[in-house]
Amino acid sequence: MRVDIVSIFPEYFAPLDLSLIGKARANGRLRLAVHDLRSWTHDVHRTVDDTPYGGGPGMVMRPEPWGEALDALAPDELSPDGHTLPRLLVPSPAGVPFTQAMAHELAAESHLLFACGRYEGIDQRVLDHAATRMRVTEVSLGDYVLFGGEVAVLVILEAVTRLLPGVLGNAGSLDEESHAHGLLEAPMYTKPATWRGHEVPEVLRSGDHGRIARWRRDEALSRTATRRPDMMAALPPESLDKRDRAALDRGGFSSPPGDVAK
Ligand code: JAH
Repeated sequence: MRVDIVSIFPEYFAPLDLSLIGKARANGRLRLAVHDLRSWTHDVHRTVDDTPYGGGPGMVMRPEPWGEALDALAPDELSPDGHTLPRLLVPSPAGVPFTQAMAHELAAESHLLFACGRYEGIDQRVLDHAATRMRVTEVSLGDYVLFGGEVAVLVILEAVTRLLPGVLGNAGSLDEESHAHGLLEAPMYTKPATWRGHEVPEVLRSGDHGRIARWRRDEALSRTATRRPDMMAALPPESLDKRDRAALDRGGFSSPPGDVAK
């Protein structure tokens, strides 16, 4: 996968040299380039922002440097290697929610282009114009405001690159994770069996794989009911069987409505 990032703070992306993302870059599974937006300015002050039309606080990123950056990184003409236009991603508190499903979708793209806004954001015409030539997605990580899109890009890239073939050594760890099944995961423990007076639950040391699976399922259900009522309500009713509903009931939780399967 090819990834381009445009930002006025290219230094933010130093961590992408490290750990498994650094390794994916070193072995060629990830071809990543970070670009300084100011390299597409032409004035002596390398200006990227101006005051908002209509008034209000803060500054808005001017369209001209962004236009030149996108022209350079997503050229109209097909390049000699025949690559297609990138998918443009713009982190914004006003974007569509980033999810594990979107991470899978992005991992299937051949070229991602990230535009990092700062201040109050990028002049909307940049995105409107880009959308006439390529797929554009404004994406949000959650309902809070950052100084800019840089940290959001680090998060998205980490979620996406670990799904690329050959990046995660242990293929099994991809499908049992939180959010793959619509439930949070049960807690995990390792040795020693007793630590500072806290014991690992007996069932996990029992060797009884049936009991262990049932215990983990019950923990996943009670955790999800307590911490994520939104995920609980979104579960397809048929994904909860009689035992699940009984486990929720024992914990004092109500099951989401729907017909009982099995
Ligand atoms: C803030 C440009 N959902 C997380 C998120 C993503 C981007 C931004 N804030 C929060 C942001 C200022 C300028 C982007």
